[in-house]
Formats: sequence, structure tokens, C-alpha cells
Amino acid sequence: METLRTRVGIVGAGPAGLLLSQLLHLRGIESVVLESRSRGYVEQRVRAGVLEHGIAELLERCGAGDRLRREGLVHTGVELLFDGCRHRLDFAELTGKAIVVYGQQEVVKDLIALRLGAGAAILFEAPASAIEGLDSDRPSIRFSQNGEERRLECDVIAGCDGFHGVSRLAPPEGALRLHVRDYPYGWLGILARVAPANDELIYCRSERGFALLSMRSPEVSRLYLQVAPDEPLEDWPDDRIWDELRARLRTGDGWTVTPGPIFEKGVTAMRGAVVEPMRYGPLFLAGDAAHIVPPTGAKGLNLAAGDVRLLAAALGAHFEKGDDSLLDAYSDACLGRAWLAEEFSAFMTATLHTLSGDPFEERLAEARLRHLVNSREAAASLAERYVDLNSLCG
Ligand code: RFL
Ligand code: PHB
Repeated sequence: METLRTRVGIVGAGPAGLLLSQLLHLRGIESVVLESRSRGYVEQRVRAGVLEHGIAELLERCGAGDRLRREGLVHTGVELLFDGCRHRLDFAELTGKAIVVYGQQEVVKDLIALRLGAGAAILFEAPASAIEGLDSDRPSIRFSQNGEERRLECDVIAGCDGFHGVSRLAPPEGALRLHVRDYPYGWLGILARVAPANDELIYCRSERGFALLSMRSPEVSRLYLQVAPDEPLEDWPDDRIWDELRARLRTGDGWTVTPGPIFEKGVTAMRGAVVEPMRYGPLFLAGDAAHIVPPTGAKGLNLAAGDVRLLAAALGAHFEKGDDSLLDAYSDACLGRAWLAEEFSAFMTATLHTLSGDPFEERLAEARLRHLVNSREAAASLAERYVDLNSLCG
């Protein structure tokens, strides 16, 4: 079997794996990225859209900011819509910071172009099948490419292969613990070729269920509807989606969303999960491989970026100075942030979704929303976590 060698073997070319390889490159540390899918597939996969203040800055600082600066939409607030009224949370005033709305697949395209432009090894259509030797000083990743089995020997392995990858399952049974919460909700998400009906995101709680108005550009709207986790997509022809969005996103003053041609739709079940610890010997988990959050808080991509920022700094100290203190602190530092994000995402989900079947819970959520728009402290607490949760954990 052909064996390759590198310092850091990275499994997965999502935002976590690609950003890690760029941050390591800037420190002069060589890596190889293995990705099971094709380049076209990962560049087209529609997912997140909100970058925290500090994560947008990180992308700029690491050289992936050209298009982000030109095309990213800087938002200094979001709106909450409930009881038929819109209420603005002014992030600029509450935190002095802003978010950037920029599609995850654009971040992925920018990072791939940057890495390949610098001659990096990103092997597409090269799925990892096993991680071996974690208890030895020669860990390796077994993968296939063009029908041939290969092995990548590494000093360190970064498991950035998402929640359904192989890395999380590689340590011996019982070494890692998985905490899971399944939410009784799903999101039906669409992309439509129509100007967003508002300049900023609108998170809406209605008696018909949650809805979210977001966007990708001045011409493309991104919208979501709360549905059942196993909702059949076939039950949602375009007209029904627009009717439901208009029924939920409606205000007393006649404002509503504008329909347009839908060119992408999908349903995602909502789940929270955290793996503890995020390290086993030379294997370090990062991003969705270690934790997932329901999308209501817009945290998944931002947590992934926060993990690899720490991991890159820790690997820098390890390879440059033989100092392992940051590597040893990696799991605890990331888990502190991951649980803060789980708590925030659970709070946003419980506050904005309806139809829980529990009238007491529904009244609590309504009370929380009223408190948010009447108390500067409550609004500021949401704002600081929405805009820059990563900065709250060092
Ligand atoms: P990814 O993006 O899943 O990438 C993992 C990569 O690993 C590859 N892979 C393998 N490669 C080689 N060998 C194997 N055996 C492999 N197994 C898997 C996969 O093909 C893939 O390319 O994980 P990463 O990099 O950790 O990034 C995490 C983010 O993708 C995720 O957290 C966000 O998309 C979550 N999320 C949001 N996050 C935000 O910060 N802000 C948002 O506004 C936001 N909105 C969302 C979201 C996720 C959503 N869905 C679809 C779950 C909205 C939605 C609807
Ligand atoms: C998105 O634009 O895709 C998006 C925005 C905010 C969220 C989740 C997704 O909370």
C-alpha cells in the first residue's frame, strides 16, 4: 500500500479542515487534507450564512477576506417578530460589533482557492476509512483514492470530518463520551431568487411555528420554516412554502415577504451533540466532528472556526517550541465554548419555536421575548452571544 507522510493529517475539507490547513500554512506547518466528496460538491453545499464579528476578522487576517470584504453583508442588528410586531436588536449600540452575512459555501470556495493557489495538498474524492495507531507514535489515516487503498502517516491528526465522519469513532470504545439532545423540530430551508424583504435577518415566533428571513445577497433570499424533524419535502410545493412564510412573517402594518423562484430546498432535523473530551492522544476533533448545535443561534460554523484557531496556535507551539501546554488545554477550552453555544442555541430554539404541545412552556417563551425587548440588559446578553460568542471564552 502506498504510504504518504505529513505533519498534520486533516480529515474533511469543510470550513474547519480548510481553515486549519490555511492557519497551519501561515505558521509554516505542512498538512494534507483528505475529503470524501468532490470539489464541486463541497463548494455547492448550502449551509450556514452568519459569521460572527471575530470569525469574519479571522478570515480576513488569514488571507481569505477579499471577496468576503466585497460581497459579505455587514449587519449591525437583527429583528425579532412576535405578536405581529417587529422589534430591532441594535448590535452596534449594544456591543459595538456587527455580524457578516456570507454563505458558508463561499467561505469554502475562498479557502479552497487560497490553499490550492499555494500548492496545498487537498485530496478530493479521497474518503478516510480508518484512523490507526492512535496508541503508538505513528498514527495514520487509511483512505482510498482512484480505487486504491493508501495510508497517510502523520504526527498529529485533525478530525474535521463533521458529525457523520470516521474520526469521532476512531478512539477505543468508552474513551470519548457523546452527549446528545434531539429537538422535536426540523427546518425547511429555501434559497429564492428574489430581493430580501428586509435588510436584516428577522427571527419570527408565530402561533403557526418559527420562521426566519435571511439572505445571501441583494438578489437572493434565504428563508426557513419550522417543520417536523422528518417532514417529507414532497409535501411542500413552492406555493405552499410561500403561503406559509407569508402567514408566519406577517405584521399588523401590512408588511410581508415577497415570493420568487425557489432554486434550492431541503429539510434538516435539529440536534445538539457534544463529544467529551475532544482529544484522544494525537487525534484532535474540531468543528461538527466534536459538536453540533441547532441552527437557531447561527453558531455551528463559528464554533468550527474557533476550534481550529486554537488548534493551529497549539500545534504552532508544539512544532515550533516543543511546548504542549496549549495542546493539553485544547479540549477543555473548546468544550467551554461549545457548551456556551449549546446553551445559547437551546435558549434561542426554545424561545422562538412553538407547537411544543406544552402551553406552560409557550407562555415562558413569550415572557422571555417580551423581557428581551423591554430590558437593555437582556437584549445585550443575547447580542453579545449572537455577535461574538467566541470572544467570550478567551
Ligand atoms: P462540515 O462542513 O460537515 O465538513 C466536514 C467535511 O468532512 C467530509 N467528510 C470526510 N472526508 C473524508 N473522509 C471521511 N470519512 C469523511 N466524512 C466526512 C465531509 O464531506 C465534509 O466536507 O463540518 P465543519 O467543517 O466542522 O463545519 C461545520 C459547519 O458546516 C456547520 O456547523 C454549519 O453549517 C452549521 N450551520 C450554521 N452555522 C453557523 O455558524 N451559522 C449559521 O448561520 C448556520 N446555519 C447551519 C446553518 C447548518 C445547517 N444545516 C444544514 C445543518 C443552517 C443549516 C440549515
Ligand atoms: C442562514 O442565513 O442560513 C442562517 C441565518 C441565521 C441562522 C441560521 C441560518 O440562525
